[in-house]
Amino acid sequence: MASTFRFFPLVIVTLFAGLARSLPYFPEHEAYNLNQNKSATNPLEYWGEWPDHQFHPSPENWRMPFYSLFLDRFVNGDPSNDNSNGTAFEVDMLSTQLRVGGDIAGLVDTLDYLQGMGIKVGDLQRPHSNMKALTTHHDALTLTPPQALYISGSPFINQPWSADSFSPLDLTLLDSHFGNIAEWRRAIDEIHKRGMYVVLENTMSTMGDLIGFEGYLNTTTPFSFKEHNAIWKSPRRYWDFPLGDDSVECKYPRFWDEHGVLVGDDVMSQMTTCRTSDFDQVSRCSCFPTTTPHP
Ligand SMILES: [Ca+2]
Repeated sequence: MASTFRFFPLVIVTLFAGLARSLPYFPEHEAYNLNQNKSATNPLEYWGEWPDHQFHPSPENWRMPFYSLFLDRFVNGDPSNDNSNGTAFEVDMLSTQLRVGGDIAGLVDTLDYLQGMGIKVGDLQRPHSNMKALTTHHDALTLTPPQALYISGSPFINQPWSADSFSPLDLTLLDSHFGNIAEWRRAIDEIHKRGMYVVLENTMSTMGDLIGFEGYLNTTTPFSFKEHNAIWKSPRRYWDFPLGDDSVECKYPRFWDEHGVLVGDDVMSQMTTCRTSDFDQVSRCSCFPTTTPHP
């Protein structure tokens, strides 16, 4: 997992390198910023490394018991990061909508408990593939298959109140409510020490609420095949995802309705243009209606 943790930001910035307008490096966020290249001006120049770290190999087969958890709702190991943004809309452990305060330090504190629950030490010393070679009854009795943790929600910065962490604002900056780079590294080491693997969830298609449709900021936006003009709702921007309100001719793929029937010309004839944007601007997340558009 550690190798994945290291490289997935690079994958993202590479995908959107051609569209990127800037590359953030914030000295005040150095402990949280995965990009360590202070002078980079292009995402292709992003880099970061875990010095003197020996990466833990992934298993050949990920089919194993997983224990899934939301960090914010798990254990609060560091109360000092609960109100990182200093807002009134951030943490309230009696609320169902705001943050509770759980973090990566709390997960580390609880790893022994998880082992006690049955997320036990796996065969860390012997690669998973070697299980095929086990021939003795003793091996069969003492070998515990590897097991893993699945940390739900993005580890990246979210809006202050986004407890589920499904709305990242920047895909290189860790969320200060959960912990800094050093704390994440310690967690990865402690998890691996116990013979567990770890998978981090990346939510890249559900971003933060930074964009609205012109004329509909406070009301439901009607569906439009022509798409809407999009605007930034505040000075905050995505660094790597530009809006584009130019409309150009484009060819859509085929669509099927909920009955498995190919959508007809009554719908397809209306889909002739696209916006030059990284986002769908038709209004609804359901994307393309296969029947009459919603009123
Ligand atoms: Ca905390």
